[in-house]
Amino acid sequence: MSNITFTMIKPDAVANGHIGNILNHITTAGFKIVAMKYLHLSTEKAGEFYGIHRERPFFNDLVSFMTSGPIVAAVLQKDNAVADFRTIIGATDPKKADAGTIRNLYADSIEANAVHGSDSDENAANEASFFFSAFERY
Ligand code: IDP
Ligand code: MG
Repeated sequence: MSNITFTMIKPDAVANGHIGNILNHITTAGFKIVAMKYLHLSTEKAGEFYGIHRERPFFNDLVSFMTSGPIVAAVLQKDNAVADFRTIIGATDPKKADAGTIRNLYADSIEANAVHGSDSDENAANEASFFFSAFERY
């Protein structure tokens, strides 16, 4: 499974009209979309997805933000997908993200940072399964 990663285009980027630009950035970088959907997370689902951050001070704000509007969820395939995707999205805080990265180009703040990207192969597999059943994945 080392060739897949999971992403979300977060509510800020959807609301600001960046879905098309971000998907173009992703596919131009060599990622193939193998699953994709547009949906609005419930508080329960967002809390479950970010459960590893439950003890962090920003957890409640993060769940509020992630439920503030619709998102795009997708599974992406490429050699070295997890690490290469982290490179093209840039640092968590867009002010620290390298020039030309997705967060540098499209994010507003450390919380409203435009996109999610998995941080390990194990989490990529778990996050992909959280959003997509086997028959929803190409
Ligand atoms: P990552 O998305 O770059 O992997 P994580 O540390 O896993 O960053 O944090 C998950 C998400 O929580 C971030 O993408 C961001 O939306 C939010 N977040 C992280 N750190 C902060 C913070 O210090 N304040 C507010 N929100 C934060
Ligand atoms: Mg993370």
